[in-house]
Amino acid sequence: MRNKLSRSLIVSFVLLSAGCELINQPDRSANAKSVIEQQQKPNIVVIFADDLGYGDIESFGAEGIRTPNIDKIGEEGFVSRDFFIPANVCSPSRASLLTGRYPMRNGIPVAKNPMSHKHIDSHFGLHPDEITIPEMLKPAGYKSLMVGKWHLGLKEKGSHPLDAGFDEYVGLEGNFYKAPKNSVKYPYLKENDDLYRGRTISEVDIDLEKVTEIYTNEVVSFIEREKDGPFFVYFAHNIVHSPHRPSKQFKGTSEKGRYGDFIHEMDYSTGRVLKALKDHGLEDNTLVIFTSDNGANFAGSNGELNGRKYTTMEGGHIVPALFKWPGVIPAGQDSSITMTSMDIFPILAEIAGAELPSDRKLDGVNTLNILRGKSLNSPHDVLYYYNGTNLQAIRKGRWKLHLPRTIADQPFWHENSSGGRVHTEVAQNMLFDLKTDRGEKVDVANLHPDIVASFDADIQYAREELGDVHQIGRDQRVPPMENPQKIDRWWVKKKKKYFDNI
Ligand SMILES: [Ca+2]
Repeated sequence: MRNKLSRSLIVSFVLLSAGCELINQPDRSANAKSVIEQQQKPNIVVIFADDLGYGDIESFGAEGIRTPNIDKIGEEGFVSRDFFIPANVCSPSRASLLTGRYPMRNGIPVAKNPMSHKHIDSHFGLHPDEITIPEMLKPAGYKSLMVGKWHLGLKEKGSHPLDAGFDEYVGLEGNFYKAPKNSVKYPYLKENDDLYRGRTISEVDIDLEKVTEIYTNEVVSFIEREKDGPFFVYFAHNIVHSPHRPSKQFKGTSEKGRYGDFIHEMDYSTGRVLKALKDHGLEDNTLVIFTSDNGANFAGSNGELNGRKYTTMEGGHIVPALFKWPGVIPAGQDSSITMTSMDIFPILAEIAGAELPSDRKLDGVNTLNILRGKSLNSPHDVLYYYNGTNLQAIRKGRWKLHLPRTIADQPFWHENSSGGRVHTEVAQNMLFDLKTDRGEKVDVANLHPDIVASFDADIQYAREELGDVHQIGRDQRVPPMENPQKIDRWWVKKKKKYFDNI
């Protein structure tokens, strides 16, 4: 509060000074007033890690990996220990962050797989009718930068970041993949290692080792250029998705091999971004958010949670989340109140003074009061866990119900969920008490048939509203393919080892 008060005192002082000038120079005064109004809107920086698990940073219990800069965001603000991502793979998670809606609603329920570009089915992207964060922020005066992994369709008409409201874009189309040189067999892979600037390729066949520094330089330079604000930065790392290729200066710096070294590089990058905000005097007026797109795969840690990326267990959907905004978000908060990545859209609308879309449903809720320490109640009574288009689990309060499903219901990545196929085939309802069993180890469905039955209405609602693998929902944006779950069977059979590129 002190910071906020001193800011408003400064603003009052500047207004008074402007008032003195008003006598002789009314035009300049009007400009000054408009600049002050602009400065009052906070800047926003969202740092989005890739496949970073619940146990992959120090403040969430990581060992052998040091993340002082990332953890500092939480120390100076708010640590969310129950932060739900409505997807367990890359593309749907990104679409939900940017639209505030479940993947089934926004039309990206499955991951775009760079390996499947020869299949027309995989040529889909974020629908132009979806309203994104930068599109929502633009009328409120924000300039927006997207840096890093897009993965929502770069070549598909209307899906490019510049079509989705960003003013500037530098990054990779999706996951990094080094195509075999002179590949005739896989010509569709060739551009997955090309760096784009805007709509054009600025560097062909870039090495993954180089991109984090390029991304970070871009963000730092944007902050400097746009320091008069307000601005929105969406910084989507390729770290710590495979392949794990840290740059030279970070190799060998962790006790967790290349995986930890890669996280060290992201931590260093985060430190540079925070320093840039500080150097330009923007620290107090910038909301910084750090989180991940889905849980860790085998190389990482999901801490006490079971399951991982590709699964609808908590390890696939609950990730670290850290927020800071000095003077608005009190420091040192450590919270287990449920929030979701879809909340970021309405939170940003509120703090930017922007209009929320009125012609569609948002699944995110404005939980700013939780961040401000003014509310202890999560508005998220019910959470839906989809694997691709398959409704697999529902969480209500302390209870989580896993629904029956067959192998045939699964998305094309299901075989990668684990060697033991964690929960990919479920014969009957399974109930877990997350309050006592966050690791989903003890099925108590038989002990609580009443609680299992209490989910019936929620299951029916989800299927009718958002759809399921064999059912189209009334507010589902249906992706343009015959069967989104199976778009990539061809690849699954031929190239299992490349699953990690989803
Ligand atoms: Ca991911």
